[in-house]
Amino acid sequence: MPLPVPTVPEGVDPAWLPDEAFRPLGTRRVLVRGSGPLVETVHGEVAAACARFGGRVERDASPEPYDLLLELTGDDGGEAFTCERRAGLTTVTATGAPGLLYGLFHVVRRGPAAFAEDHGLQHHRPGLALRMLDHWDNVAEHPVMGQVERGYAGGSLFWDDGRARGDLARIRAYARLLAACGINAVSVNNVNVHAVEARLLTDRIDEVAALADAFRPYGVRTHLSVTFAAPMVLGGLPTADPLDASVRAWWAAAAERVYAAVPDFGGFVVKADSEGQPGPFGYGRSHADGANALAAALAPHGGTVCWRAFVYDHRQDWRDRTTDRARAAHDQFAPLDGEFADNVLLQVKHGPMDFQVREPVSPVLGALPRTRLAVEVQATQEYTGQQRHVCWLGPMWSEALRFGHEGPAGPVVGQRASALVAVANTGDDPFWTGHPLAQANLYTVGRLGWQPDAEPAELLDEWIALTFPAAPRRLADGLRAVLSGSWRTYEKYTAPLGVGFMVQPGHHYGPNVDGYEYSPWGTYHFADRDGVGVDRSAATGTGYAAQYPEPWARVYESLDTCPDELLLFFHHVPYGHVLRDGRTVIQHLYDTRFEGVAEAAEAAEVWASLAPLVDGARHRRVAERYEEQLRGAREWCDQVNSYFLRKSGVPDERGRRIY
Ligand code: GCW
Repeated sequence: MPLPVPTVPEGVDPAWLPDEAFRPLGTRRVLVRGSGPLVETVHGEVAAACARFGGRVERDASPEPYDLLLELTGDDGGEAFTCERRAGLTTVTATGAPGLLYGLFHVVRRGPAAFAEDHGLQHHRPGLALRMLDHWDNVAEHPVMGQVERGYAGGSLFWDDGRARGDLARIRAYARLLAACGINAVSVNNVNVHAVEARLLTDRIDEVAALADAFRPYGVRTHLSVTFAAPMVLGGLPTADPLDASVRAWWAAAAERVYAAVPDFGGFVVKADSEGQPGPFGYGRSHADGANALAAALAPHGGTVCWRAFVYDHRQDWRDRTTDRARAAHDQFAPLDGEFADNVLLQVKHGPMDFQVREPVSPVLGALPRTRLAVEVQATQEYTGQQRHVCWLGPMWSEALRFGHEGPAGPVVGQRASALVAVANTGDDPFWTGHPLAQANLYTVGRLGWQPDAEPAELLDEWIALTFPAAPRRLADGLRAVLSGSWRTYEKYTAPLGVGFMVQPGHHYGPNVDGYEYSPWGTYHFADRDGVGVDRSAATGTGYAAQYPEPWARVYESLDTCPDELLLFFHHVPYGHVLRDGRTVIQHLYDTRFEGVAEAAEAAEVWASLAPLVDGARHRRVAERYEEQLRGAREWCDQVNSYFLRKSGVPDERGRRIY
């Protein structure tokens, strides 16, 4: 029986799957072949599209010519598919049911082009096997962090008032959106595992099972964040030592029960010895010991441990110039290469600090050739405007995935890694992501997981074409204009030249240049009257630059070769230091802040001009947020400029108003 297509509940935005996106498919004669639950999903999709647009779908029998054949020819569970078009017939074939589903969405994405010119056999397979959204959702409202930690799109999609939501309609629709952009896994609770959330692993596993049931029809597997101390806090054991036999037995039994409730459970996400979460260090054990203990429990069931590498001293003394937070993960994890079990993924943030608007690519991603890696990015815009500012992060993520630690000849991050994990930017907001244009981030992250070397600009075009089907040229151009450069615009009015932070402590929204300067978090810019930046060179600084292999160690070490956009990440320089474009650091800083504000204002105007072409609710929501973005951009510009004028005493060459 074809599975009915989950429709978005009344009042919720269809995002990149409006009915209209299915028109090219829905007017055709389609044959679906194969059996199994995901084939029923595919059949349901095609049937709904055809019912709406006048096409026809047949199952298995094929007495007459068709426009589209969707055929499952095996049961290997794979995600790959092939596509060809010959003599008026488009054929999608897969040997695994997930592949057929991805093949269907490939056809949807291509729109009319899927039925236009003939082409030979194309092979499509995901670049990264695991493409996961990490929801930092708390089951209950957290007194400090709210329900969704670093969430800017309302409450949780999964949890309401301390329980799993009874009505799963929206989650089914969510699963469908995720599949359509290539996501195949979700982790449904915060990596900071509080007392209530810890119990999802044991006596509350039924609630997780209900979510997994809603995700399954679209090939999305469910994962859980667990606390390393679970054997103690849930099992009452006196220890959580990963080498203790009773602890290992507890994890094995816990995994057994999880799989009894959720047979295709994906695995655990673990934040250990990180920002106060418990971990193996408490027992004098390594992170490999810790990860492997949990991996051993999951291995018999085919589960994976995503073990986060976000390990650093969050209680450092700002006076201590020898400790460098950027170094921490490499110092801890590089020596462990080869020690992790096969079903462990070391989950590494793309930069060494914390999702700043500009960071170098983490050296950890190039340092463990015998370890399976997951690259972690943040779709939720904690440090990039909190979904009140437009900041499309496709180009930034793409740069990280295309970075080769050994230079142009070596493998790039997207080839080395096995997974892309994105901290989710969604919530129960009617537009899913608070800012309607932030949907583009979610879409792009899924597509980059499938194809890490994709051109981000092409993915943006895909998102525009799906979300605004049959958009007049002016609308598509306008959307491109406001989104494509938005990351660089945001960079221009916030912290300069890779130095990072300068945000309000705690919630991290808005400027506060010295907000983290005397804090224990390891996030400093060291501005004084003469200069600014962090000396991370090997010669005179913290030695972070030497964590890279050549050529990067050399490139970053020297002021002559360090890329300008990362200058203050790697070096402390005088305000008069001259950049490649001939401007001094201080003049660049002033100019760029003003430019950023001007670009944001221009984007707001472009958006205003699109009013006749965009539905009212969406247009208003974005326009309101532009007001806040403009206010915020000006505040950033004025605070940063005033701060540096006062520190340096160097006036703006162009005599603009600085306070
Ligand atoms: O970016 C920081 C956030 C924390 C978060 C932490 C992490 C979930 O400010 O809110 O905790 O990173 O990645 O674990």
